[in-house]
Amino acid sequence: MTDRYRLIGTNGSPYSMKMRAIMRYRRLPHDWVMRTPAIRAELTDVKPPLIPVLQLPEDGSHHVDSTPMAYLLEERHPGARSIIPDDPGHGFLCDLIEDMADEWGTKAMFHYRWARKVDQDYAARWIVNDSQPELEGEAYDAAVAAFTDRQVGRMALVGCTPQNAPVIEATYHRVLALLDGHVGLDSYLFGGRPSLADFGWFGQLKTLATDPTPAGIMRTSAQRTYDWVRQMDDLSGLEGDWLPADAPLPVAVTGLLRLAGEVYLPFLAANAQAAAAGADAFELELLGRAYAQGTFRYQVKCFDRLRARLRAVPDGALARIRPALADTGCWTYLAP
Ligand SMILES: N[C@@H](CCC(=O)N[C@@H](CS)C(=O)NCC(=O)O)C(=O)O
Repeated sequence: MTDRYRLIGTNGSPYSMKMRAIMRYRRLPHDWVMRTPAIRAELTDVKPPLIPVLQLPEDGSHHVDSTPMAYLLEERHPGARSIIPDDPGHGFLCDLIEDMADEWGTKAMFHYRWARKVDQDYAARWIVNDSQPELEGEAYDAAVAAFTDRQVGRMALVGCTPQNAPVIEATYHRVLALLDGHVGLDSYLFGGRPSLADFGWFGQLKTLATDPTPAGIMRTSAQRTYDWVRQMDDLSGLEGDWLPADAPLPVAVTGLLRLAGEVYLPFLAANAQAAAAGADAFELELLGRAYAQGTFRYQVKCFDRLRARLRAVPDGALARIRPALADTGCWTYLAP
């Protein structure tokens, strides 16, 4: 028995970076373990087979899916250094913005990583170097080629197609511009301390800040964000306060809500509608362009979960956030 968590993941995995940064900020004793073949062998029973995997100190049990894992850590370590804003209204906005990072922001991560040869070559080597350190020569080249083929082959499945590329790239630029006007070592979405929403975007942006094309865009067009990403990786020394419940919302937050109202929630709603109708794929207009992709069950759960969370927000807190949700186009999709 140990008193340390184990967090198993890879540097190229945005959700692994998100969870590691959460554990560092929360000062939870943990070992960061890279998923090599020997470690993979330990994980054959973990379902679904995703990373990161969190292993609990007391019983060695394995857990996956970063949002439930972050909430599990909240239950296990309530109080100080929580990443859920105290105000339940802000808590809901935080959940919404985090969910958009996990489910939409990741399209930017996957698109930029696998759409262009320069990024494919860099990312495939990066990931094989981290996950299969024993490979050399022809075996190494074959693993790089096989991984590239596998990931490029999955692009259409997650909506990273040439047709959708302009919408995905436009949303990346928009998020960078919004964050860049706001973030810093003492400035996060919901005050002077980081929330789950900051960590959600951090995970995606940390990997985007490494792959050549999106890193170049971030360095040149959003340097504060680029520097903030480096800061967020380890905030174990940071002390800060939440935004008061009645303070005006930062423009970065309302801007991200507008992105949710214009892109993410219409996307979730269309996906849920397609799933309910038993359709394998769906199409809708986003930012004035046709956007099409396959239906995803998991994202139906995300949509249901967000709506259930909004229903649980107490009246007073709901009254404070409702105008922002209405003005940004979110309310119509989420209304109880
Ligand atoms: N919703 C999950 C997503 C996790 C996920 O998609 N992980 C990817 C890597 S970033 C994965 O494990 N893919 C399969 C693999 O790498 O073997 C979370 O938040 O943790």
